[in-house]
Amino acid sequence: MMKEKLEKIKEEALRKVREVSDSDALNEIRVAYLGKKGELTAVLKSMKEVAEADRPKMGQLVNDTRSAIEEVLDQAKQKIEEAVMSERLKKESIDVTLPAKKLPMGHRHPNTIALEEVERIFIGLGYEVVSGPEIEKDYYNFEALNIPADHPAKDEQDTFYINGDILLRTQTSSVQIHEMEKGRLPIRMIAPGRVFRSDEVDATHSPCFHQIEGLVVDKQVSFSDLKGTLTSFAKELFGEETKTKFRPHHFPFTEPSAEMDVSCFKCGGSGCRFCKGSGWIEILGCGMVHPRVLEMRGIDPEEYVGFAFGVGLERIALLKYEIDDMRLLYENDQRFLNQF
Ligand code: 2U9
Repeated sequence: MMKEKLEKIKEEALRKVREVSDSDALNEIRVAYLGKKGELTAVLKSMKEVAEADRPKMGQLVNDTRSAIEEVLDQAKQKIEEAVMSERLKKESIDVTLPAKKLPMGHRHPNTIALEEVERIFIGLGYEVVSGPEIEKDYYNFEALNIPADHPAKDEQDTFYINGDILLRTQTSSVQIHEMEKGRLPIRMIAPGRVFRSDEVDATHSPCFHQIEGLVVDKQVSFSDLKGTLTSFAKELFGEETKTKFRPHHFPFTEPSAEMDVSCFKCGGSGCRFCKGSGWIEILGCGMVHPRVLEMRGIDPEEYVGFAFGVGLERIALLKYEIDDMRLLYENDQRFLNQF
């Protein structure tokens, strides 16, 4: 009778084990059959009803049943653990053959592209690129450039003064003065950098913009050298077919002075909306360095001559990339910047 009971318990346990697929349910089966209050323990407890002579045999049978159940439980446990692990591996696996996610790439600002282009041209002509401080003494920004004390540019309405003598440079010319102070001649340099003027913001003005100024000081430099240099610069920047025109102008630091126009690179000079019908576009100011500017630096104007020029970087960028509002250059709107 007990033998049949054990047989039944075993069959039942094995069937239940076959039916479950998670380890909690498996544990419940283990407790229900092999636990302290489980079915097999109950059978053991009823041993006293068995005839003494049969007890060892019965005991052996109970143990065999326990082992059989334990074995299938262990097997099932291992199977479930393997299934869980393989499911996890499947979920966590990485397909190394998938294409990588594209990282958003930054790129150069149109001002930087234009600056590097201008620098490349002048470096090709043997010029050095020099920089200097944005905060300057009045002397380096005005006086050393032959700009008199009563010049309108010195008005507080145009210049940001830090105190009576210290200001934010209004042009990069002070860099050339510092370079001339070093006493090394000849000089062939450009000075790109930020400059500051107390201007209202509009489509063509900003209180902070960038200039590139150039200076050459050497023996036997002529206005023809200036024209040739700036014409070849214009051709490199706007195309080989570009023509230049020099109109007389006035700057305190150059004599004679001129403004240079380039033939409109949109219409080739016949006149269009871009050049407002004139066929010409104003690009830069230039001239022969005023003898007094050389003299103040201890350079003999009888022996040495110089030419200089100044160009607004934003003006170049706006023209080259056909941007109609300077403010776009400062807003850093990705939709705008991504176009260059
Ligand atoms: C030294 C001697 C002379 C620099 C020059 C200009 C003409 C000029 C403007 C262009 C547009 C400034 O950005 S802008 O507003 N500049 O027209 N600049 S000659 O002349 C110098 C500089 C340094 C020692």
